[in-house]
Amino acid sequence: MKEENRFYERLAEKGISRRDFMKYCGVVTATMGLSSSFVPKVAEVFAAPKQRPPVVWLHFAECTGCTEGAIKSMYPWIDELVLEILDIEYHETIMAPSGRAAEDVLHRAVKKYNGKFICVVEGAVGTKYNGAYGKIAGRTFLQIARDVCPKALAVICLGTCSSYGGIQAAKPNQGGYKGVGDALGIKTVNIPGCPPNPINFVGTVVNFLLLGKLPALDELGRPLFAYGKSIHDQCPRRSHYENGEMVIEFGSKEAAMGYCLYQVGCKGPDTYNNCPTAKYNGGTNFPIQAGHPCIGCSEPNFWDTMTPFFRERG
Ligand code: FSX
Ligand code: SF4
Ligand code: F3S
Repeated sequence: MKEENRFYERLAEKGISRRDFMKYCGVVTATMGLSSSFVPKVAEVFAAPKQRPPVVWLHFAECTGCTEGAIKSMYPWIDELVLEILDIEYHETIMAPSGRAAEDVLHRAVKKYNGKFICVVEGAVGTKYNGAYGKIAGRTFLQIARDVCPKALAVICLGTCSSYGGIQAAKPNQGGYKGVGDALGIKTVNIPGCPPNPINFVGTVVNFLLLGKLPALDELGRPLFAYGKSIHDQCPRRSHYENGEMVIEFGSKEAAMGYCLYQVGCKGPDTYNNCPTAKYNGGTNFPIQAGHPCIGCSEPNFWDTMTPFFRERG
C-alpha cells in the first residue's frame, strides 16, 4: 500500500491525476481484450509491481523508430510507466554507458539473468556472408542474436524489422536480412508495425505481469488481442453502396466526412492490426483517419507485397 501511495504521489508531482492514470489503465485493459473489471488489477501492475523483469533490449538493422514510439509518446509519464514496470539492464539508445562499458553491461546482464530476462529486439538480422552486413563491437548481429536470444525467458520482437525483416529484407535483400525468429529458428512474440503501436507492447508486458504468461499468438507470432482483426474490418471509413447510394455503416464522424481509400491503394483489407481502435499518439489518430491509405506496415514483406503503396484513381 505504501508503495502504491508513493506511486500516486510521484504521479501527482508530475501533474497527473489519478483519474488520468486510471483512464490510461482503461485503454490498456481494453486493448488487451479484458473486461473493465480488470482495470484496478492493471493499475496495480503499474503502481505496485510484484516483479520487474530484467530486460535486455537489442538493436539491429532498423531506424530506431520503434524505440522512439515506445518510450517517447506524447505523454512523457506513459513512457515512465513503461520504464517503471521493467528493469531495463541494457538499451543502447537510452543507457548512459557507451563503448566497452556498454558491452560489459550487456555481457554481465546476460550472465546474471541467464534464463530469466526478457529480450526485446528491434531490427532485422543479416544472415548472408556470416552476417557481415551488420556489426556491433566487432560481433555481427547474427552472433549477438545467437548468443543472447536463446538465453532469454522470452524474445519480444518490436517492429516489423525484427519480426519479419522489414525494409532490410526488401528485394534484392543483399544482406540476407531476416526477422529474429527466422534467422535463429526460434519462436518469438512479434509486435509488428513500422513503427508498432506502443500500446501493443505495453499490453503484452502487462499481460505477462498480470496473468503470468505471454498473450495468445497467431501463426505469425502476433498477439491476437492486437492483430486478430483486419484494419478493414474495424475501419471508420467503411461504407458500402446500395442502389448507387453510399451507406455509412459505422455512423462515426470520420465515416461521415470520409470515403473509403481502397481506390487510392489502401491495403487495410489485407492488414491485421488494431490501428483503428488503439490509434497512435495517445489515441489521437491513425493513417486512414488522417486521410492516408494503409500501406500494410505490420505485415511480413510489406515492402514487396504491398507496393505500389498508392494507386492512381482511374
Ligand atoms: Fe523497423 Fe524499428 Fe520501422 Fe524503424 O526498431 S519497424 S524501420 S519504425 O525502427 O525496426
Ligand atoms: Fe478498408 Fe481501407 Fe477502405 Fe478503410 S479505407 S474501408 S481499410 S479499404
Ligand atoms: Fe500501418 Fe496500416 Fe496501421 S500503415 S500504422 S498498419 S493503418
